Amino acid sequence: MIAKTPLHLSRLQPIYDIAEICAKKGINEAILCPGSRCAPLTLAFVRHPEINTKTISDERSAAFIGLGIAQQTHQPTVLICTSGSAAYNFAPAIAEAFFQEVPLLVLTADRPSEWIDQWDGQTIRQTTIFGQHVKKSFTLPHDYDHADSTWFINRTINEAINLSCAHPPGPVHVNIPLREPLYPTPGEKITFSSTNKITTESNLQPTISDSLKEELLESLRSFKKVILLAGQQEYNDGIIKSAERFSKKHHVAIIGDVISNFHGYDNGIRFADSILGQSITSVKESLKPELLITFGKSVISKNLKQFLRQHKPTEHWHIQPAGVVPDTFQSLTKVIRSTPKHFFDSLLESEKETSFDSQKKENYTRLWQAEEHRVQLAQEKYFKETAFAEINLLKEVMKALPMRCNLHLSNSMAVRYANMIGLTSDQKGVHVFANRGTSGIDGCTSTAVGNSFCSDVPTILITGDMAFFYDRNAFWHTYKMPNLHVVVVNNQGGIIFGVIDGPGNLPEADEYFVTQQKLTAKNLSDEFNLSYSLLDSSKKIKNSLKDFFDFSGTTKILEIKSDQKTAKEAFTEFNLQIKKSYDA
Ligand SMILES: Cc1ncc(C[n+]2csc(CCOP(=O)(O)OP(=O)(O)O)c2C)c(N)n1
Repeated sequence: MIAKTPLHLSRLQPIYDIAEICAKKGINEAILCPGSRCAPLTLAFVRHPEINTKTISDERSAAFIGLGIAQQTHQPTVLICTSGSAAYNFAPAIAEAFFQEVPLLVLTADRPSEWIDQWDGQTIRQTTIFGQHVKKSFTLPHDYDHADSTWFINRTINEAINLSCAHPPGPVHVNIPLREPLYPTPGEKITFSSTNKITTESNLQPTISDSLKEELLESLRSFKKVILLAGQQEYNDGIIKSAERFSKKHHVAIIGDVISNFHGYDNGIRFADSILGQSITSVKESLKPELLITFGKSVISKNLKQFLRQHKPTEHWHIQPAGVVPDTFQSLTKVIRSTPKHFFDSLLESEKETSFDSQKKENYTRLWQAEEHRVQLAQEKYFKETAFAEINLLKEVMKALPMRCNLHLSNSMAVRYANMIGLTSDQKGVHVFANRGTSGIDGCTSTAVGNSFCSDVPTILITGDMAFFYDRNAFWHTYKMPNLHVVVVNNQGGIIFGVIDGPGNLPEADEYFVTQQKLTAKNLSDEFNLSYSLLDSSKKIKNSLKDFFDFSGTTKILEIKSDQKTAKEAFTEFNLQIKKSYDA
């Protein structure tokens, strides 16, 4: 059937209606990148009354900003760009969103298919450009003469949004070939059809059957050494409380590094990385679990990963409602299709254990707590005795964080330092974010900027100099970033390569791994009109932090002047202090 476009509707009506479908499905945020091919999309989203739009010229940065927005809204952010290499520049953020499981609806404008490979300008092969790092790639038709084309576009956009939100959430790509003319004629109005069909998808409600519950409880009772390991996830008080009740009932040790956002739990093990990195063999042997239960995404700690790979539990259960489950510790035996909270709440009833059994389980959790305490004491000793070094300054920064904030941690030392220092259980209002999906240094600042656009609480970013200067276009726009405060630890290179095993002693280490750069955040701050201060002596710490944590609605940069030698020595000394506690 040939579709007759009513006189008041445009030829491009099915394209304009994409904005309307998004709005009707609860999507309110779109990041637009300039270009001509995408003009019909740009105009539809800009002119839609329920969608907030921002224009960001660097597509790489734009896509990370979109990711940061989606972390706050929990809805797909729409990303729109023109044809050609513009689309490729979305790729790093798309890969990050894929592994961090953040929803994005990526709309790339394209030439009609007959013009691909014809040396027409700004034309590349876009149909599946993001490869395996999107949940799915769709291509829309470029002519809308037949009624089925309109139905197909509507159906595809509904499907793409539903898929982006379905567990595990992630990016979905829709490639949109557009025929000229791309701009409305003078005076032509862009309107939205009121008849757009909306397809909803109900959330997956995985439940634990009575028989599975019995099976799991019986298994749980048979293990005396049980670890509950939280991977990266957003802060969720409900999960923490349920996990706490579960842990008390079954005497389970809860381990979570800083990106697990489990610091709100009083008795959690936060320093597994230091414990397993510095302790002696006999301690590690005694900490070997019989049952490992995991939930959430990745863990930072290499020491923890190695420990679990070398000291494999008899069973490893992973709780995840849907999607492919990685076998990070090479010991996965059971995938439990449930939400973590439902799992913890379902397994609270239990037959009474003999006091002998529960004693044995308690002994195991106490062992972990004793090691945690040991690290804490060694850390205190280190911080009391050692002078001005970047890890010491970051300890002060973390202590001074506001009660409620989003804490963004760049790759790679910032997130590692924060994990070594840890947050305390009275910092429940500090919610941690880090691009640990792909662990790139290319979009940490932009992600924090995106967060600051959509959050009522301050956003604090702690970053190294390389990550900061790499992503400088995070600031290349005209929007206010209220209450975004950035700590740049400037040691003039990537100190991570100076402290990890491997490159440290090679003759090429300094030039080709650490690399040396001479930029200062002062110039960048001047260029983007950001409020700047420098922390270059221990005497200034108190006043610097007081000023820095004064939230007056402006974007502030605090540059910590560090040097590679002191930073490396302090890192070694910090670990040595913990190691020494095992000699006593
Ligand atoms: C896009 C990208 N390129 C390269 C890397 C490898 N890499 C990891 S950390 C790092 C250096 C980071 O330096 P800086 O931000 O100064 O932090 P520091 O290690 O000094 O704390 C590099 C190049 C990466 N993770 N991502």
